Amino acid sequence: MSISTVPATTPANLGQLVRDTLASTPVWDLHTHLFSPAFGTPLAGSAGRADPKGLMLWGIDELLTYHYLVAEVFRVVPSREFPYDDYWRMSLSEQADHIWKHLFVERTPVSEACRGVITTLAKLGFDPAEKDLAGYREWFAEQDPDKHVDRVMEVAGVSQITMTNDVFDDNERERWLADPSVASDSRFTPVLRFDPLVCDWKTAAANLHDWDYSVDTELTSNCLAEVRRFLDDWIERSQAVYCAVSLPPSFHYGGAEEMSDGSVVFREAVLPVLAERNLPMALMIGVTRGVNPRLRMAGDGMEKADVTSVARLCTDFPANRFLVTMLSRENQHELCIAGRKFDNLMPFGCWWFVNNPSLIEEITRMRMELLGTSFIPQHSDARVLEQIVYKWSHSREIIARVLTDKYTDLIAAGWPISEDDIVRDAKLLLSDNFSNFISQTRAPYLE
Ligand code: FIX
Ligand code: ZN
Repeated sequence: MSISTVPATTPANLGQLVRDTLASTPVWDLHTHLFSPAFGTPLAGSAGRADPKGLMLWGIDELLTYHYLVAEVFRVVPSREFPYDDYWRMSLSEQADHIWKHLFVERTPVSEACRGVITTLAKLGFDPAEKDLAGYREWFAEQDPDKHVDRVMEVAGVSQITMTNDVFDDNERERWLADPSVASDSRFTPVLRFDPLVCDWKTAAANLHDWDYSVDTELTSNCLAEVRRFLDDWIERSQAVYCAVSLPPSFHYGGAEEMSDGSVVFREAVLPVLAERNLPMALMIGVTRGVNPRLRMAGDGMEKADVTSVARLCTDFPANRFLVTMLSRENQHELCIAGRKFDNLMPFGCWWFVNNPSLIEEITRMRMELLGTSFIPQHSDARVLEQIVYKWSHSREIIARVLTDKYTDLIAAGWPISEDDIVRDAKLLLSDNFSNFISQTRAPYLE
């Protein structure tokens, strides 16, 4: 063993190398609200098949009417001047005009959601300084949706888009029932979502009953067996790679004695089916739906939630794996510590209200300091196809900055960092941690 007397130095190009490596490493985007063209699209483009209730959203008008921007435009043109109903009565392109005028033309678009539109347009090859809404509309109308998906994924550096397939959404469910091959597009990975089962059992029970499962609101063993059959049917139909729910801040799991309907369904139906099928469960915790219902989807809020429930779930259900993201900044540290205690817990993403550069940086830095590279730093939550361009461009920059700082500290301490190390770490963070987590084999002692 030799003792080095040469001080380790930071290679001058380290930051650039890390940025370039992150930029060229394909992302598996593990949570979006995007759909493949087979789910229909309201904007026909050159394919000429508009489906007004289609689920694939893309194009400049959808980008401008993203619910993050709807919330922001009402701060600038308040509802006492321009009532909510007047906004909702407008056509999509009129709403987009309104947002464009007030947030982009008459103000500086510095918010993260506004900057996102600019980044997206620039990376798609436009000069955003031209501020030419009509020109953007024309260009999108000329695109073929299917080819456009390829192009956008390439520009965004995303190799796999994970959908959110909400079985309680009539529009979506009917598309699955009408054509089971609706999800055969290999670019899009299905995920089964069923919030009402856990958050609103009465509604879920009435639905399951209508769909020919012999379910009553009373949670008898027969009823729970039928919920399991329902889940089995839909996991089979969708070929979901994991299942997911969004939960309110009040979500509480207190153990086997917890008797709320949602807890019983979760404990006795959802988790056993997923354990049996060896599929992870994603919990997205902290959303308060409809804080201002007049803003519709833009009107959801958030509060701090209870991380001890996550820890108890991980303890009580060792045969289940949990992907967890939380909406409150205040929950992030506790979630990281839970991640250190439970290997069946994978913290993921900077969700929604923490998906801003300052908070992404803080959270990513903290996660890396506490979990090394064993977490999933980001998901896009994109609702409009082209949003993956900005969401990943902005996040990759931040992840690269954090990684560079950590490498610099290691180099200063005498640990060399090679290009292969950077490539391996980038892959872990942008795709492998997720693909490894969903494909983990069951531990033999749990059989
Ligand atoms: O529950 C969810 O999956 C949330 O991400 C959405 O409901 C939310 O509207 C959203 O788009 C956040 O980014
Ligand atoms: Zn989401």
